[in-house]
Amino acid sequence: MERTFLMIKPDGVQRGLISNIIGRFETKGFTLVGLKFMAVSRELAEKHYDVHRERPFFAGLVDFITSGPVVAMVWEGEGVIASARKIIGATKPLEAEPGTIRGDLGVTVGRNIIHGSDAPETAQAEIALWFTDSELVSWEPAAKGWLY
Ligand code: RTP
Ligand code: MG
Repeated sequence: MERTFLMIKPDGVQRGLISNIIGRFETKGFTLVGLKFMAVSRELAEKHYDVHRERPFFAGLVDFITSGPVVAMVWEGEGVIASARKIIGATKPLEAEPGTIRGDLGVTVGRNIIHGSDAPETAQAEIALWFTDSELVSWEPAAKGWLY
């Protein structure tokens, strides 16, 4: 079953949006397999956003991600990588559709609340970067037979 990495960024935590955000993935029918509330080191933030290293916003992005605690998560389900990106919405919250996390809850790109892996390869790399194998729990939710 497919897995993706999601992270509630420091603004989402500071604004008290954790339960609102987690609830959207839970009620959709995806399965939580990893969850950590944590501070982010500069080293981890720089590795996570390595693809953006040469972009002008990189330093500010690393400052932001390390500015307060985040909620790191791994979710599992059919098509969860693409579906989570839809649930999250467009990178710029003003362009994100209502009904999405960024469309409902955010205003500006530098404070867009949540990260989601964008493809199977990045999902695999990000899960390995943020979680050890022993921090991930494989389990069968009782409701699964009603979802699939
Ligand atoms: P994310 O990686 O955080 O899930 O966001 P994304 O795929 O929708 O967008 P991406 O292009 O990967 O950009 C990563 C994050 O960098 C910040 N950003 N700031 N100031 C700017 O112009 C700018 N552009 C991007 C955002 O926090 C974005 O989510
Ligand atoms: Mg991205």
